[in-house]
Amino acid sequence: MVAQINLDFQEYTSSRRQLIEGQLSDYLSANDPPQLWESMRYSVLSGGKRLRALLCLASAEAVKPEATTTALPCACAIELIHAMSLIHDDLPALDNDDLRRGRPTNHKVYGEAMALLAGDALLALASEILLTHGKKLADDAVLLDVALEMNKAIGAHGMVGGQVSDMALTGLADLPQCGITKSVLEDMHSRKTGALIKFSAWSGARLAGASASQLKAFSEFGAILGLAFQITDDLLDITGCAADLGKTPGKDAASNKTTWVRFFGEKESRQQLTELQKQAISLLAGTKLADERLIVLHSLLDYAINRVN
Ligand code: GRG
Repeated sequence: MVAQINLDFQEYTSSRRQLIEGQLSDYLSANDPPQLWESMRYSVLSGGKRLRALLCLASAEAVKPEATTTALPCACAIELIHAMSLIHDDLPALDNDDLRRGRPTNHKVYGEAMALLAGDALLALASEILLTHGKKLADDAVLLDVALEMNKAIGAHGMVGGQVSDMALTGLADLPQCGITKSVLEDMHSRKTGALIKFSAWSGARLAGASASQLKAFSEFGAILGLAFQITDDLLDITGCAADLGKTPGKDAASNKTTWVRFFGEKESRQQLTELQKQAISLLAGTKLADERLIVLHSLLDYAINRVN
């Protein structure tokens, strides 16, 4: 039974990744100015798990199986935002990374100025795609709601704010009376990584016409999955290898980051992951959707926690 579900999940992710990547290629097919678009394509069309886009599509399909097309522009917009955040995060002024998805980082290939501008252009393109293509597929009120939540997820309330907290907490973990608590770490993680993942689950469900109580459950499910995803990321930075990760492991310790695992230790972090997985499963049950509609979301949750990269 488990093997059968795994097999289906493999097929599901591979077919949906193909769909997402084909659409992203189309959205990125312009060439003026050539170096800008090349730099944008370099970071977007370079593999990656596509977890956020998959989550958006799977949430939409859980609510309404034929909603894949309706959610696709939003799923792609999310991947564009994710790619821009990686480009900027890798810059010397932030994490200063040379390797991403097994290839030199964007600024190593195109230079820092072009990497900054490619990120800016991807961010603008994400909204353009959501609004242009979403308009043909969803009601204006729904689309407005989705655009608003997307902006909240990525700005000072969400990803950018979380990144700034991450920087502010760097180097503090060893200091006595540093004031770092579980809720400080949770806030940082839930904004830096969790907000876009939460938006991915919520937006898919919103575009597919979920009820208010289902939307609440999808939103909370996404938030918990997002936190679990980042805790796993912190663990992989310690236990993973460059070949699997496609990026340099050990960077958190080298840059004295205040990570979840540094604060709680490996064993407790793994116990917390088990607990978060249980909470997320019970939130899915709260959607009152049939079990077979929720299988992919269960598998994505499991994948987010047990992945090797
Ligand atoms: C959004 C306006 C705006 C600015 C970005 C740089 C920055 C501000 C935020 C950093 C956010 C960041 C990079 C968080 C880390 C999230 C994370 C764990 C990324 C890795 O995601 P995966 O593993 O990557 O899904 P793949 O390669 O599989 O897509």
